[in-house]
Amino acid sequence: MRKRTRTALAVPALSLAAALAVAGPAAAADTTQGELSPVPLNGADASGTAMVWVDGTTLTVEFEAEGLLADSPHAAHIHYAGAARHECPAASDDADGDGTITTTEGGPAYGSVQVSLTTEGDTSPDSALAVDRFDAASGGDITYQRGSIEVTQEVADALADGEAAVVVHGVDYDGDGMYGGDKMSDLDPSLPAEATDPALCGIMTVSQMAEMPEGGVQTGSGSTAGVENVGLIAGGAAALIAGGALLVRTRRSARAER
Ligand SMILES: [Cu+2]
Repeated sequence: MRKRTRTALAVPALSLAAALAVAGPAAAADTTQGELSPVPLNGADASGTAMVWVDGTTLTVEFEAEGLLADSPHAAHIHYAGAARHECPAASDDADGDGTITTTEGGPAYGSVQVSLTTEGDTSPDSALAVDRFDAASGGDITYQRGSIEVTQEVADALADGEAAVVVHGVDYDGDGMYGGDKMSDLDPSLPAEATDPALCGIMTVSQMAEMPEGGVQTGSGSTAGVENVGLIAGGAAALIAGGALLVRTRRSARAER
């Protein structure tokens, strides 16, 4: 499995996700899913869904969000702490009572940054505020996919145990269509609070999708959240075939070199 995984990582992230998803219960990967909901008090008229595949300590992450402040970078992370409540923030987490939930105030609920869901480069907590490497939500929407994200065993276990959260930051309290205002960020005093306060949050839990049979999807919840992801996976299946061809070619050339 190890050598094959290494080769498969060369194919696009989505096809890796599809490989893990369609492989079904026999696969080592856990499929986790969460609905992204507005953080109380912070006023984002947004929504989304996230899926994280956990294969050992390697993650593949997909999330979609809509209704965010358009054309502004939205930091996004996987949050977790052993001592956290493993929940998304409640209005009662507004510790200073000023009517908004800062990233820090949400900490007791979702913990600290464990993975930075950047579009390129480093994904460690060091990149938590790497604003030039987060999706800027063109038109207010984000479609994010990235594979080969390495995490600690603790974080991998937290995801599989339903204790980690996907959090998307960036709000627009005054509705002026941009990050600004007098209140500065609790994380970086050079940034407005609007740029870093949490907009959306979802706790990831192991999904029935993990046992989805190839070629058929059981839906009964009436939710469309999963359907969108099924579309992504179906698209990924085509890429998987291309990825498989790549894998075969790689093996043949490896043989030919002997
Ligand atoms: Cu965060």
